[in-house]
Amino acid sequence: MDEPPFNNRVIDRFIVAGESSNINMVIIINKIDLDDMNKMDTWINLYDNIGYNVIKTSTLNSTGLPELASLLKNKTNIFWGQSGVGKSSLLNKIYPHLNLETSPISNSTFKGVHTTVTSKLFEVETDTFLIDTPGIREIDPFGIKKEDLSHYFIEFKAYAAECKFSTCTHHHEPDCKVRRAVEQSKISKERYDSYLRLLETIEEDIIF
Ligand SMILES: Nc1nc2c(ncn2[C@@H]2O[C@H](COP(=O)(O)OP(=O)(O)O)[C@@H](O)[C@H]2O)c(=O)[nH]1
Ligand SMILES: [Mg+2]
Ligand SMILES: [Zn+2]
Repeated sequence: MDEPPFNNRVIDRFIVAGESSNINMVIIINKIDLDDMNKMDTWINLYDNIGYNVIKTSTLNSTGLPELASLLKNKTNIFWGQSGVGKSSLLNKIYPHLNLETSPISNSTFKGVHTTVTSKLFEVETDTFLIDTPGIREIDPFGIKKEDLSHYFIEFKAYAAECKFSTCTHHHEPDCKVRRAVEQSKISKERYDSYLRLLETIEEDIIF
């Protein structure tokens, strides 16, 4: 079966959406049972170094499930991620009475079948709420100005504050400290590439 590949650009889009909405985020790397070569460690370290809470989980061997369960408690939680990564399976494991529909990855399309078609809010215990979402692949940075995008790449902040222009988009402007930090490997190239791709999708002429 073909699994949805790990996609850091999708994660970075979710992070921008979360940061711009002031949502507390946890990055869950599920299906860790498939990573017998620990190939995910590089990515886990990258996000961990930025300051995000990254947890490894598996619904097959229960890795990380107690930790995830304790993070969910007394909060309203929304599960974001591509279709087929195991969101509904994780929720079922922790709260079996939910009995959410899950589905194997479809071989013909190489994509998860969109079993969950609407987002639903469940109160699983007093004061603990869960929202399971259908697989969202793309989140557009709606309502974000070009010059503000870097605020949501939180490790850019300290450098961005020192750029020559306060409206620097860290793309072409002279004396840009973010670009210099990328050159010096203080900011990861992957994160900067994600940033540039998102920057491209923001229309110049949106009036807020
Ligand atoms: N190997 C492995 N497969 C998993 C794991 N969690 C879920 N799956 C499988 O991944 C597929 C998609 O799961 P589902 O929960 O429907 O994903 P969702 O679309 O994100 O809700 C199903 O076939 C699950 O059995 C896991 O930890 N390891
Ligand atoms: Mg689902
Ligand atoms: Zn700059």
